[in-house]
Amino acid sequence: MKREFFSAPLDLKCVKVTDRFWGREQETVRTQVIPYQWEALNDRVEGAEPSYCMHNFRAAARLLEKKRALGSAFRAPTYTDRGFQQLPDDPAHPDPDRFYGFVFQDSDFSKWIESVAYSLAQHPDSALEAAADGAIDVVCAAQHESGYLDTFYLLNGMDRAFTNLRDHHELYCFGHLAEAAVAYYQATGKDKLLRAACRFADCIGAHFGPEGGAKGYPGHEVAEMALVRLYEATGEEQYLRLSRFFLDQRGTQPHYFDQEARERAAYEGKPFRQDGDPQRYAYHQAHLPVREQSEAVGHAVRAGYLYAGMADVAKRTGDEALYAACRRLWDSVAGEKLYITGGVGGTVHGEAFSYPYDLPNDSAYSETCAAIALVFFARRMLEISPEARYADVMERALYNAVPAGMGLDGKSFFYVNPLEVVPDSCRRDQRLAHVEPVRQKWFGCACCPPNIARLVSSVASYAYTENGDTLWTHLYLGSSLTKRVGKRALRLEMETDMPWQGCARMSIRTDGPVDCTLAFRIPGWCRRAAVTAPEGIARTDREGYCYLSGTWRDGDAVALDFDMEVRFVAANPRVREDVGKAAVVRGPITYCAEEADNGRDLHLCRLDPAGRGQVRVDMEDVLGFPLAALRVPAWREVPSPPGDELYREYAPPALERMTLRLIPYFAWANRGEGEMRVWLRV
Ligand code: FUB
Ligand code: ZN
Repeated sequence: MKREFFSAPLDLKCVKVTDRFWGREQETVRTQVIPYQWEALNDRVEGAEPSYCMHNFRAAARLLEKKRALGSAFRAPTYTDRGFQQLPDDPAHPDPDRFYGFVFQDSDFSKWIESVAYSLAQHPDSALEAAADGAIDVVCAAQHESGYLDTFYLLNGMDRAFTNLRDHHELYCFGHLAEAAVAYYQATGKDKLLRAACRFADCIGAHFGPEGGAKGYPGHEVAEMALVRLYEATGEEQYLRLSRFFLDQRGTQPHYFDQEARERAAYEGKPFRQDGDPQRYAYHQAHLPVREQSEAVGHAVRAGYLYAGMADVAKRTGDEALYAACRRLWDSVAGEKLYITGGVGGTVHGEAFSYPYDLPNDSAYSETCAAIALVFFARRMLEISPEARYADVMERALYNAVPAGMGLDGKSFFYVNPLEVVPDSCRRDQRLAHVEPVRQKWFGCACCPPNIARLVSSVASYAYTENGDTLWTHLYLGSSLTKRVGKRALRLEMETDMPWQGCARMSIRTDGPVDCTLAFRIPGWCRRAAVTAPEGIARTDREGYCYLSGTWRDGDAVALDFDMEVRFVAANPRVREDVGKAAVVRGPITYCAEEADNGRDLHLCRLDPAGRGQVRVDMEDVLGFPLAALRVPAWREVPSPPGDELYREYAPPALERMTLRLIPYFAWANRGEGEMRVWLRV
C-alpha cells in the first residue's frame, strides 16, 4: 500500500452541496423520506405494515425502568424463540411490552438518525434535531446497565443474548447504531448516542475477543466498518482491534456458526442437526478466512459491507494480505458480477451473488442495499488507492441502481431492481415472484429506503477525499467546500451539470497562495477529456486521475470538459442474457426503454447501430425532474397478427422503422405500470 496516496472523506460540514441532481435528491430525502420514515418508525403510516421499531425501544425502556424500580424482586423475561419476524396475534392490539418486527428492527432507527445527521449538516433544522434528540433519549433509556442495546433480546430474554450470531443480527444492529452515533456526533456535537454506542461496543468487546472471549463474528456484517468509524471518532484502539478480530475469525474452522448451533441444541435439549445447505457458509462469506477469499459470494449486502470493512481495517493496519483480498474481491465484483446499472447480487436465492457472468435481467435481484454497499466498498478502495476504476463503478451505482430504488417523488421504493420487466410475467411467473413492476410505499423489511436516505444525504463524502495537501475529486458534484492546507484554507467552488453535461469548473478562492495538489478523475466513460489549468501548475496523470500541483492563487480555475457521447455498449459474450443486445449509455447514465414511450412488446424493438450518430438528446422534465431523454433510431419487428400460428418456416422478420425514446434507468416506473428494458436487441 502506498501510504502517500491514502486519503479520507471530507467532513460533511465543510461541503455545501449545490448540485442540481443531488441537491434535488437531498431535498426529496429531507422533505419526504425523513419525515415519512419517522412516521413509519412510529407505526403511524396508514395502510403500511407497522415497523414496531420505536415501539420496541419504548417497551425495552419501560422494562428496564421496572427492573430499577423492583430491584431484586424483578423477574427478567427468559428467552423463548418466537422466530425471525414476530407479529402480534391481533394487529389492532399489539402488546405494549412485547417485541415485534424483524430481529433487526432496531437498525431502522439507526439508519434514520444517520440520515438525519447528514441532512442536519447540510440543512440545520431545529425541529428535526429536537425530534432526533427525543428519539435518542428513548433509545438510550433502553440500554441495559451492561451496555447491551438490542431490543430483540432485551424484550425476549437477555439470558440468550449472543447465542445466535448467525441469524440474530445483534452485531448488525450494533453496527448501524455506531454508524448513526458517529454521524450524529459529527453533525451536531452531541455525544449521548455516541456514548451509548461505545458502551454497547465495550459490552461486545467484553464478550468476544482473542483473550478468552467468544470467537464469534457477525452473521450480517456492518459492525466491522462501524467499529473503525467508532475508533476514528474516539481514538479508542480497542474498537479497531475488535473489528480486526471479527475479520480474523470469519471463515476459520471449526465454524463458529456450527459451534453456536451445537451449543443452542444442547441448551434446548435437542439433537444437533447440521444445516444441510451447501451454501451455508458462503451466504455469510464464512466459507474461507477473509484473506483467502477471491470470489464475491453469498448475500450481496453482507458481502459489500464485509469488503468495505476489510478495506477499512487494511488501511488502518497496513495489512497487505487483507488489502490483496480486497483487490481480488473487487475484481470479482466489477469484472464478472456487476450489472450495467451498478447493481449487484443477481439471484433471489439468498439475495446473493450468482456465479461469474450470470446476470439475468428479468429475475435480477440487485437489491438497492447491495448497490449501496458497493458504493461503500468503492469509496474505501479509493481512500487506499485513488484509481478511477473504483470511482467509475461507484458513479455507475450512484446514478443508476441507487436512485432507481426511490420514486422521483420520494414516496415509493424498490427493493429489487430488475433490468427487464413485463408486468404480466411478474404476476404469473413464479420465477419472478420477487419482482415488483411498481415501487412500493414501504416494506415490512424496510432495509432499503433508509439506506438510500443515508447515502443520498451524505453523497458529498463520496465525491471528495483528501489528505494533507491533496484533494481528490472522484465525482463531479456541484458544491462549495473548504480544504485546509497547513494554516491556510482554500475555498473551492465546483460548478457542473453532471450527469447531463460533461463539463465541470472548479474555481479557487484563497487569502494567499497555497501549495497543494488538486486531483481530478477522468471518467472511464469519456473518450476525450480536456483539462485546463492556470499557468505554472504542473500536470501528471496516474490511474485515471489528473494531478494538478503547484501554487494556487485567488481567482484560479480549472476547467474540465469530458466528451459525453451516446454509446451502445455490449456485454462480454459470457453474459448469456445479453448476447445480441446492447445497452445505451451516456456519461454515467444507463438508459432504458419504457412502454409509456414505446408501446408494448419491447422485445421486438432493435437498436440500429448505423443510427448511433443520429441520437437526439433532449433535456426534459419527468414529473418535475429534469433529465436528458434520448431519441434513438431503431427498428421494430412487425408483430404477428393475433391468432397467428405458434411456429412457421424461418424467414427474416419484417421490420419497420421507429424511434425509441429512452429515459435514464433510475427514472423508470414513475408513470404507471408497464414494460421496461435496459438491454435492447441490435
Ligand atoms: O438482514 C438485514 C437486511 O434485510 C439485509 O441486508 C437485507 O438484504 C434484508 O434481508
Ligand atoms: Zn435493502
